Amino acid sequence: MFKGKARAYTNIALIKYWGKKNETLILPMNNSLSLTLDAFYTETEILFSEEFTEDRFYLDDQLQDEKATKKISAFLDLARKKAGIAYKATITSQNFVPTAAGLASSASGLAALAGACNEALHLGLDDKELSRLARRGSGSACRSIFGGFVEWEKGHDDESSYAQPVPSNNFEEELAMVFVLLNDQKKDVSSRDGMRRTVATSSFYQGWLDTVEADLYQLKQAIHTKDFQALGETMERNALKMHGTTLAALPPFTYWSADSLKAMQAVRTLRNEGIPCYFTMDAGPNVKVLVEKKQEEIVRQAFSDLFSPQQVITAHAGPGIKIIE
Ligand code: 2P0
Repeated sequence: MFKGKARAYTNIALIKYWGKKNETLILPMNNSLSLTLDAFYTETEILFSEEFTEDRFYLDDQLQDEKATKKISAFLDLARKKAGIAYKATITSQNFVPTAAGLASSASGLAALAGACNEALHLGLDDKELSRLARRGSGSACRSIFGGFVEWEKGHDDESSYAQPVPSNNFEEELAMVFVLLNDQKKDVSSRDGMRRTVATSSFYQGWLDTVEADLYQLKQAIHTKDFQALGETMERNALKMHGTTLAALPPFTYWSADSLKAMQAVRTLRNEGIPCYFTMDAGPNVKVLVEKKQEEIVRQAFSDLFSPQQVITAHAGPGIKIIE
């Protein structure tokens, strides 16, 4: 019997990962850069035993269906191959996010699972190797191995595609990200399907590829010089550009809801009133607002008034993966 447990925090991309050039290895089309956050995380325990006859995956105390378990089993096969064992496993995973927030994150989930496997099977992977393994589960998971600002180098094969911390002189300690939770009941296009459809069909996708490296360069410059305005402006326009590509996909789709637009407009209004803050969005309607810590309370209050206090959660920079004894 082999056992391991790990905790990984979620991350939000400031420069987005949007599109794969290799679906099996999960190699991305472009580098991405994220901030790991402290407010949302996943704890995962794994138990491998020769007595188990199948993989079982419990998420928040619920036994998961065949489809969800299959994705986990495929990932475990990679870890089992590295360890040279065939034992089946029981995985018990807890998401520490507010219920129904629409934030259930594959980034923290697959990173925690990779860390738990490393521990349980004594794989001895260092953080870079762990990042490569986590990537095979879910692209964004490779960034949750590390804390603070993290860049995923796209690479060109399994070996060369992994994340690493970005030198920041502790700039992340000055920042807050205010989550505005706008989960509507609309049926989602998963990020996996959404990016696949966009790469395959969107006439705007080439525009994304042509400019994302310049965005990344400018964002790294902003981190280097601790220029909050440049950081925010670059992040916001990169997110808008990513979401723009979905509008030209076939069939077209969008992750925005009416409330997302309302939140984006509120960010612009705050800026006009002299509060520097900037938004980003991912594969869902929630809006995340980047602000300096010294002004986070003004932003939290503004969105609590516009929506409700329960829909607003402030996060700060979070740490890398942790093994739990
Ligand atoms: C990101 N997203 O950079 C981008 C921005 C969503 C929008 O990474 O297919 O769950 O498992 O590699 O990592 C979400 O995609 O996708 C994501 P897979 P993943 O955060």
